[in-house]
Amino acid sequence: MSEEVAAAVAAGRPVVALESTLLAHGLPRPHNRAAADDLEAAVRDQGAVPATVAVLDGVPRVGLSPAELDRVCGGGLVKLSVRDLGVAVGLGRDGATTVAATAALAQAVGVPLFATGGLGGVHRGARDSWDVSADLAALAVTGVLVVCSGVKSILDVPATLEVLETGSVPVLGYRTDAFPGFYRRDSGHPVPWRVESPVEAAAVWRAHRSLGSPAGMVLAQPVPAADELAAGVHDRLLDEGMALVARRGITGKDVTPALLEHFHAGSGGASLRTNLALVRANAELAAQVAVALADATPPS
Ligand code: PSU
Ligand code: MN
Repeated sequence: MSEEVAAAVAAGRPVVALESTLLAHGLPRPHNRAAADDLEAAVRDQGAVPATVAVLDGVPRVGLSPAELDRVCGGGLVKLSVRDLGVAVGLGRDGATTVAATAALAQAVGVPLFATGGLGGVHRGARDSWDVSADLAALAVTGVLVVCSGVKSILDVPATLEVLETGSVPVLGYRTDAFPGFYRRDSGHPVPWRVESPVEAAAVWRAHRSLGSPAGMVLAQPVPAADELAAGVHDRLLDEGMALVARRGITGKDVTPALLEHFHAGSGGASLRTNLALVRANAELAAQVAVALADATPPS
């Protein structure tokens, strides 16, 4: 942990972990570096300490300095899911952490809250490809509350919701009955539960953990209405992106970054604005929940 994060964790002050794959592989340069600062500022504005997570020089790090954020955003980092963490550490490498890997490292240092853009999930065609993100299995066994904007419609959304149910991972809509579809506010599928405030989300999280569940929890917040990607643009980019991935034979962990790149390149900047707005809103909400949790937990 950085000194600041270690001090906050030790004192029981609110901390929000932030994911680095979204910076290294989900947002184009140089916007990713500005986003890194913007997300940390959003967390601070709400009274919590930001802790961006990555592996640098073979050391898992929770809380990065500006120079370390430069490295994460400068290109060339590999994408690390949970299974890759030990490999990267053992070989002394650098890497950006996915939702699964960020959650694992956050939990390891006692930070139960984390904000990102979209979760990984069940890919379309998974019946043949078996491509199901390790994010889902990780959330079933990692006690971290993830604030996100659902999953992208590049995935099989109902199958993703089913796998979260199988993993006993609660899914809460934040002021919505619809599971968000990342660029769009409504994926067309309902959420099982909704909460109206950070205090309610914090109460549910405490209860979930106190009942002995090892699982994490998903708090799904739709992108602000003003920043939603227009339906026509979204559907066109989705069709084109899926065709492009199939044509180029892109598979496995390269699928999501390739599709994101197509959205950013093909929307004239609109998808980037949407993406930045939703991660910022999620960082803010995660910080508000972290503050509510810390307020309700007497210092030991
Ligand atoms: N979905 C997005 N943006 C992202 C990702 C997913 O809308 O940046 C990233 C996250 O880091 C997520 C990872 O944890 O992709 C999932 O990758 P895979 O499907 O290869 O597990
Ligand atoms: Mn995959």
